[in-house]
Amino acid sequence: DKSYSHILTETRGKVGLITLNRPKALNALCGDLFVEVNEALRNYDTNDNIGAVVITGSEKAFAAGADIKEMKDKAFIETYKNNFLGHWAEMTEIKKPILAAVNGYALGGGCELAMMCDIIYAGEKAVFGQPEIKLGVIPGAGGTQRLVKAVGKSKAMEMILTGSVNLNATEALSLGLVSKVVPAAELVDETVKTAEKIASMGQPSVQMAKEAVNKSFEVPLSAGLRWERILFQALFGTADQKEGMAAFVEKRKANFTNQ
Ligand code: CO8
Repeated sequence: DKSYSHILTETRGKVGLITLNRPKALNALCGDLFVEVNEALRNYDTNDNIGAVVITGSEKAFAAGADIKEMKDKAFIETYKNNFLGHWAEMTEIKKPILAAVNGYALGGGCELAMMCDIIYAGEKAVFGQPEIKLGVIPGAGGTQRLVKAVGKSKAMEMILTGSVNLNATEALSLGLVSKVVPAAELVDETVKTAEKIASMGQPSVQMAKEAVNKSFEVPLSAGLRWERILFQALFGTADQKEGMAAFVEKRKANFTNQ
């Protein structure tokens, strides 16, 4: 794997693992870090040997937000003209599933990064929060939109308007923001295990499933259902559908070729 300044990358079987690595700044998400995350994601997305990606941080911090030191002196016109931090959204173009393994702080942009992933697993000491209001700003990378859908309006408002109501791992689990809580030391392995399972499925169906689920956030039900059906029908043009169904009937394990 290529070497980067702010992240580490490694492949584990069919899984690409990205570790945010700015320990002194609690993985604060400076602009360059996100450029690197996007590049690593794009490389995994086009690598036929990879079926899913895991993003993690350290045991203390997944990411403590956008880099406050980097943005504190910016003027509006500069942020607007250069579409400041707009490149974060590039990761939503990635077709392969992305899993977040969140240990420690996932605050502000860190919480938003986790929510841009497809599945979130949390370590027992994880903390999710949107403290931007305390800095005189608001969430800028999806917090006001994705958090509402994840935890409902009242809790999202409480978190975003006070900046100090955070969710621990158990609360995040009960509200549906994360789908599993595991001991911190086991979190990455556990997340990679799920990613491996996903990576062992046929890629066309995995990617279309991700696309269809994400449609549900974008369009009315009737359009989402139509989209789903077309993708479902499209899969009958793949070898994996023939293989998957033949394997069931022949009572054997499917051997997907991602075709
Ligand atoms: N940015 C820059 N540096 C940070 C950040 C950050 N977000 N968070 C922590 N650091 C630095 C600290 O400044 C400190 O550096 P130094 O040693 O040079 O003083 C170092 O990391 C360690 O931090 P602490 O000493 O504060 O560690 P503690 O264990 O005492 O506290 C906390 C940990 C509670 C996580 C604390 O660091 C904290 O509150 N951090 C800021 C959290 C925050 O406000 N995050 C939101 C940032 S704003 C944002 O994310 C907006 C996103 C918008 C995206 C828009 C995209 C389009």
